[in-house]
Amino acid sequence: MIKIVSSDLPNIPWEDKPHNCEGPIWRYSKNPIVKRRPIANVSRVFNSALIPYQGSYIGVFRGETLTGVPYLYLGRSQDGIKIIFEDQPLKVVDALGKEVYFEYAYDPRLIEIENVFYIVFCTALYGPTIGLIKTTDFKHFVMLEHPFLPFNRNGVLFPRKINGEYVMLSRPSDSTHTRFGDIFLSSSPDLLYWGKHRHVMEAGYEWWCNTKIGGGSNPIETSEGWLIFFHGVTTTCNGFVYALGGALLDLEDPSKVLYRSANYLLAPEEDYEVNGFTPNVVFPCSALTDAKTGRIAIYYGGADTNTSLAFTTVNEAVSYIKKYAR
Ligand code: BMA
Repeated sequence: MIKIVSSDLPNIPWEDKPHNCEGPIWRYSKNPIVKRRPIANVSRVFNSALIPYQGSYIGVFRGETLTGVPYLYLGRSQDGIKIIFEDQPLKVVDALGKEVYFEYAYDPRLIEIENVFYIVFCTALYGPTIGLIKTTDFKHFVMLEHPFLPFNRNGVLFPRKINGEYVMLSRPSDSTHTRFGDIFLSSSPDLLYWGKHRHVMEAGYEWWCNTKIGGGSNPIETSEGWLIFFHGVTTTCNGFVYALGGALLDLEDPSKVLYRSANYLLAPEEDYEVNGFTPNVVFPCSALTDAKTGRIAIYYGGADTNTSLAFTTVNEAVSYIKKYAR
């Protein structure tokens, strides 16, 4: 039996696998959970992250404002499905207490490490790169130093230090819609200085991810290794298609890939993934887990338009990744 190394969270969103589902991941029957215009002045909320907090859930959401510029919004939920949003973008201060101006902020991931919560997202430093915000109470948010120079996207922190250091996946890129990109891993003793950069996985492994790949939801610690869900992109004559892939990384050295599925685990098929602001996108940014049952609930953005949910179990996901690894 494959085990998730985390606490029990028996109330995460859940539906059993439908009998007619062939793949290792199945969608929530009432998707999308966040539809268009959920907040005043925001047209779409997608590519967002939730975590357990004080008996319920809290999340940081990518809200596309009516100017087209994305900012981060806070949301709370009792059940991980119905979300109550704050109506103003997140206010963040720097180390001196001065409010931080964001040219844009998008694709947040949210993680708790040693009782501190971190938002990892993409923002401008004379070009897109990773931003890092810390909070302990979801009332005061402090901007830390940018971990990396531009251009970089899809920063994903591991939920615990490994060999005494913080560890982050990222995807070095270019100034626009990158036409290339592999996943790298970097380490830091203090979340300030990042180094020991290692290559983890390349795009072009299979056709569905032959253009670029990028980290997705927070790595899930299992008895078999770090289970990661990431996005992979292929280029068609009508543009990019974003699907969800899976891999297992070594627990002590996550730059080592133990297994990587050649098949995608979820690709745009439903209307709310195929049609929208950007057609053909599934983009995972967080996952909730329950150690006791092995259940996993994955939050993903559909077509850059909505927030949706999908389910799997650690057994289903890991077995599938191993079966289709090459
Ligand atoms: C990427 C990011 C994501 C987006 C995706 C598809 O480059 O901007 O936020 O979901 O493109 O448009």
